[in-house]
Amino acid sequence: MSCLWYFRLIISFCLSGYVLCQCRAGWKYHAGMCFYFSDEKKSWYEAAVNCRTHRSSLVVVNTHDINTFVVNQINRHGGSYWTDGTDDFQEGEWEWPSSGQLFNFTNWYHGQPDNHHSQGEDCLAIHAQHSSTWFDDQCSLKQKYVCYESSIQDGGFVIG
Ligand SMILES: [Ca+2]
Ligand SMILES: [Ca+2]
Repeated sequence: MSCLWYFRLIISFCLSGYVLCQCRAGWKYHAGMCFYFSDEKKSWYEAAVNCRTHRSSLVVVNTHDINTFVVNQINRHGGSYWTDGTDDFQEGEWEWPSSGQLFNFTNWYHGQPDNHHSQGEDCLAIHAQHSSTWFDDQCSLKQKYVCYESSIQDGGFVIG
């Protein structure tokens, strides 16, 4: 059979909403978005750059639904993951720089954020070992990270 036939088959498969066609390989689809859970560890700044390199951003966890999805994945993988959240610009004023929003949904661990470290803790990570709740950590710590973007079907690669 011709290449054109295969091409038509793949296109019709994707148009029917098959999940594998909605995100790039290695990314997970959820509610019109694609999420990448890294294995490698980077500082918050390096992680943010790496997401942008892949035409995405660090994940903005601004709804209960996104938090539940991300938490389930992190519980499965284990470890600590950077998100987009930071109070680096104004201590105590947490925001999602990729979307320009202040926090209106939070899931802090008891006693967090505490800006505990002598050099401050200005970046938001989710820790599997504490029921995947939120911690402010030192931004230079090397941890895993989550990128996200709009799915191909929903317009594709526009976040960040
Ligand atoms: Ca802080
Ligand atoms: Ca802390």
